[in-house]
Amino acid sequence: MTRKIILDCDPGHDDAIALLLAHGNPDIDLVAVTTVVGNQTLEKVTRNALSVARIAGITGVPFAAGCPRPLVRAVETAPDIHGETGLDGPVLPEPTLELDRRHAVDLIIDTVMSHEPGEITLVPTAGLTNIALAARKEPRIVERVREVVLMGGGYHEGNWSAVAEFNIIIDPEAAHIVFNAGWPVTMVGLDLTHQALATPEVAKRIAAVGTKPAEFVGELLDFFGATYKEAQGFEHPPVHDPCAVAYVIDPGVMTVRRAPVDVELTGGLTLGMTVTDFRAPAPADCRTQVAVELDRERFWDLVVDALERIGDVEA
Ligand SMILES: [Ca+2]
Repeated sequence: MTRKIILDCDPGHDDAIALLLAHGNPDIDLVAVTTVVGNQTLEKVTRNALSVARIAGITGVPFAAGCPRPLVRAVETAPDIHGETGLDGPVLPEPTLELDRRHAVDLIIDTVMSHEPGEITLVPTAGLTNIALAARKEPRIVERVREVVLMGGGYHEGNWSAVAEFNIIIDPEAAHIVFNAGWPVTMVGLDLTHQALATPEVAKRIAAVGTKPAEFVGELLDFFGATYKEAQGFEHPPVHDPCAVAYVIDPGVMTVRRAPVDVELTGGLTLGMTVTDFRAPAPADCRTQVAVELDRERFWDLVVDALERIGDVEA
């Protein structure tokens, strides 16, 4: 059974790899791609998404641009990690796909409402502005969505502050809406994604695929590795976003733990913290769970397999 997903993203080096994984894996049916301000401005990340679509050979999937700023806060981007374009490193081709004319929020709503309940999984790998607005504009999507599997947050560490992760802290009000909406949410946070390190061994496996899209991933990882070392002191870069896609493909790729999660909106030091309550047992009505431990081998196998299946793409 293939799983239909909407990828809501802000490419972004790791978003680009998430897009390749979703496209190349035979168990995923990518039904829409939506973009939101995050790693760079909406205009830049949207163009990047379309360029990646060309590199990956994605056709027949609607791409729509969403919110150009968070619900309440000022725009905050991440040029020290992703560069001035949001996808620095490789040379990006001119996009060939045309954007869907709808706003991302409307594309999300239309897609969920036109499928059977339980069919569509939302996979946000960026700030949660689009997803929160979609839930507010059409509340019926909340019970129709199968689950939300998001990359963001973390239960014991942050990266944009001591305790908050970038995707959550750039729009904490949106994250608050998404975590409290009532749909099942799996938080694939930093505790998990910091285990998905692109080591030289991983880079070697990707290079061995020997195709243009694999070469593109290699170039992404080179740039991402350099900025992660410089800005955050990582020896090898953590490749966050594909982890959320991998969980949809194969939940066995990571262990998860049920626990209530809420988002701090007022803390002076803790704004955007995804506060996770591990006191046992989790309440019966708890619909959130957090990713704990990654099966690294299985994860990178999925990424490499997707690249092999994509093969070489006619530009
Ligand atoms: Ca992202």
